[in-house]
Amino acid sequence: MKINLVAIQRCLLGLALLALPVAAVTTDKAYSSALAQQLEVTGYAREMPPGAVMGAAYVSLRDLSGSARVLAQVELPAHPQASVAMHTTAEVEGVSRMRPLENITLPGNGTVEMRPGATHLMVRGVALKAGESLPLRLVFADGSMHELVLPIRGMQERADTRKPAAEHSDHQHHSHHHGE
Ligand SMILES: [Cu+2]
Repeated sequence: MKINLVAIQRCLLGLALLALPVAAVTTDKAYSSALAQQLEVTGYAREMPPGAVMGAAYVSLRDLSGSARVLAQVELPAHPQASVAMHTTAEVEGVSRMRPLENITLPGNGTVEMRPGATHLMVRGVALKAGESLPLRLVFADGSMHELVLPIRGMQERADTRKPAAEHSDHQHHSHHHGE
């Protein structure tokens, strides 16, 4: 009886070892490749002036999945001691103030573009130096993740995150406020 029991346990264990990891890996791979195809992320981090405590990074998230996706958290895999907060900037009585965002919802078919003076990532705990790079991990509310490496641009370098092909339209100027 004891031998049989061990045999059964081994058998069950073997099945479990075979079945579980294979299933998990297949799911993960399928999931992440689907995510990679439907989500395109570009961006950059900005070099910090000497002595600055916080730095900023801007990403453009293009989501073509057809269903909304919620960006819940941004991590820095290469700098576990550092942290990233999602911020937006709003003008309150003529003064622009940053406000933390709990998450950022990506429409299923569209682009969320961060830029200075609007939505941005606030990096704390790592010195951002021009020419270096900053690995980012985007964690979505459904548990999926997307990793990318941002270049760190110098303080004087231009801020355009768009690809050359999409650079024709001039969206650089600030919108004017009417009716004041
Ligand atoms: Cu901020």
